[in-house]
Amino acid sequence: MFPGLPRIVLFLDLDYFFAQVEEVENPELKGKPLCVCVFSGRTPDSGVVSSANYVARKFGIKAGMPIKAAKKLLPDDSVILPIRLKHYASVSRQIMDTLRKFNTPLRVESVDEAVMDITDAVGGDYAEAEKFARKVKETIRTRFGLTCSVGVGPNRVVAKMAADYSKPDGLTIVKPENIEEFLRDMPVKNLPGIGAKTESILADHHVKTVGDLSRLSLEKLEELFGTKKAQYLYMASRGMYNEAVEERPPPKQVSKIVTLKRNTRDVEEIMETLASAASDAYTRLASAKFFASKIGLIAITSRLETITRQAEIRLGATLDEVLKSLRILLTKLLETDEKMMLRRVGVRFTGLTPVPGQTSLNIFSEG
Ligand code: DCP
Ligand code: CA
Ligand code: CA
Repeated sequence: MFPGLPRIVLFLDLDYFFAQVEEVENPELKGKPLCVCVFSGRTPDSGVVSSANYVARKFGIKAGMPIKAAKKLLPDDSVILPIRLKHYASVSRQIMDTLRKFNTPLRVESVDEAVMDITDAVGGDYAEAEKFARKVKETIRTRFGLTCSVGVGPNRVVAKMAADYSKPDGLTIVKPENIEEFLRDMPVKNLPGIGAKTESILADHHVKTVGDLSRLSLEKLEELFGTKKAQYLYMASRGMYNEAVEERPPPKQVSKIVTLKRNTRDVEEIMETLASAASDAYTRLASAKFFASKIGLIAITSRLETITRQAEIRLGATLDEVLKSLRILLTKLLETDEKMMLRRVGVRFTGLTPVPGQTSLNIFSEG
């Protein structure tokens, strides 16, 4: 950041994300109440609503609501779809990659949220920031057909509240001189980090708005919430939260462990299971645009010992090459002890380097 320029942050939140992805792919759904649901499978209707479009919300549908309750509220032409998490994650990655092309510091906050520090990109100027925000919205709309809500402000907390302020397809700009007015009458639960519990403790102390909160002393907040949270609430409620937008640190490994159908030391049988684990991890590695320089075999024996073996691989090795290395590691491992039986096996890619070009970091959850 150029020293001296006051920070300008852009927060982007995709509108009714999972449901909107379904709408875009099936345009005939547009205009109908639509819910994307997690079916638990216990009974045909067990489960909860994950994401609802704004038409469904008019009937009182909220994320987290049981499917049964939602069905009672919804009219007959409503559409209920099962969640396709992997697909939304892949759309999310493409969107984040597109945002990275704006070349600003960027942090992926969740599957449907990102924060960008646009200070340098707009030269610290709010009129330019508004143009920049429109350009971002337009890019997401033309490339993906999706609307999003964007907030711009002097820090991440204000920018997020600005994005929440007008949904869907919103754009809210809060300049430093307008922060106080923006926060004064805002319900305190709209401040990021304030859940039901904090809200109720604050209500006991007659704090209903962010303005009320900003009148509590640091000492009082510390007494109620402890040092760390008190400091956050103190700064955030005054619009003075001022942390830099930092990329998540790059991942150190990508791994996957699976349980064998039965305890065995048969190489072919183990390789069959290992291959599907390797393929899963390899796909995650590739879609995150990383190369690995090492492949590890993880073996958990029938006596629950964990043994690992490692080999170098070529940067950019194919899945076939990876499987060959794993087969050699596995064969050698089994040769060390003729009684060894395996119960679980896994793979671990380490020595990661970004593939030159775009890199996506948000998918390293272990499967
Ligand atoms: N989500 C979920 N269960 C919840 C809340 C959210 O599964 N209780 C998932 C589905 C959402 C996604 O996370 O599509 C993003 O959450 P948001 O709270 O941002 O909700 P939406 O994007 O659906 O709606 P909005 O337009 O209000 O942002
Ligand atoms: Ca969100
Ligand atoms: Ca959203």
